[in-house]
Amino acid sequence: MRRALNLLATATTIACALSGGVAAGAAKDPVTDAVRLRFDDTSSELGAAQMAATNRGYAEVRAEVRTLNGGAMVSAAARDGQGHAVRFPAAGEDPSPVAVLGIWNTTSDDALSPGARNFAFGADFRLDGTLGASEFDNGDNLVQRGLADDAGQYKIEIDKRVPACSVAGTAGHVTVRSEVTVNTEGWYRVKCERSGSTVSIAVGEYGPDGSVSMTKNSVEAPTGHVATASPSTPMTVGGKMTPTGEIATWSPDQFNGHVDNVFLRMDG
Ligand SMILES: [Ca+2]
Ligand SMILES: [Ca+2]
Repeated sequence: MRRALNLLATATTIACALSGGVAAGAAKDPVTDAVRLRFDDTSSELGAAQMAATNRGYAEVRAEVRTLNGGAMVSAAARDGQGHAVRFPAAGEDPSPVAVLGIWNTTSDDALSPGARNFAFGADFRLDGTLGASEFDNGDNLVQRGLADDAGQYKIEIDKRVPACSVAGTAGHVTVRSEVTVNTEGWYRVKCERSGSTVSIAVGEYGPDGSVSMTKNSVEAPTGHVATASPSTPMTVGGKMTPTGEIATWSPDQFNGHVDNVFLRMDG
């Protein structure tokens, strides 16, 4: 029994070390991520509308933009050394312009559902000075898959400048809010992670030298198997879509600002 416990302890230590190694290398090696969008492939000028994005991760997916009310996802300046970013529509008069980037599986594999695995997702972002305050656009959803009534969901929203992460699965629905209130000047990194029965959100503002110090908040609660009811449900960036890939017109929760380095990473 004692020997078994020792083996277990050793295995846990190794697993932690490996996990840390993967996390540390992930930023340099996009192949470790199922989804990684850098928005650097475009040759178009800043301000040009982008209708699609290239996945630099390993998942077989396509990423295409849907719009409403004249909205567009446009090429935009990124942080120094980060190529291009994209910018989603600024909050306008009701009804506001909307653009949402959808990411769909292109094979029968659901590469966007973590299931029971530990996983992390996030992005770099910079908020506009004016955020949506109308009834039509009162949210700011950054990265998401699955609506609230789906069998499974993961989501980062920046509503009212406070980042929050939600993970919902067969064992429960957890939301954890960051203690950080973001400003509308700087570039931030946000990462949400489900590890065992812990859901955490880490948020940090990039310094002038590109360094970022993350503040992490966690909630202990089980979430279980995380998967949307349909494998054809898109993962989205910049707002909400229905399982059939239409913009959620009743409440698109348009993210108003810049986005870069979107990622989804799953263990195992
Ligand atoms: Ca970029
Ligand atoms: Ca908004």
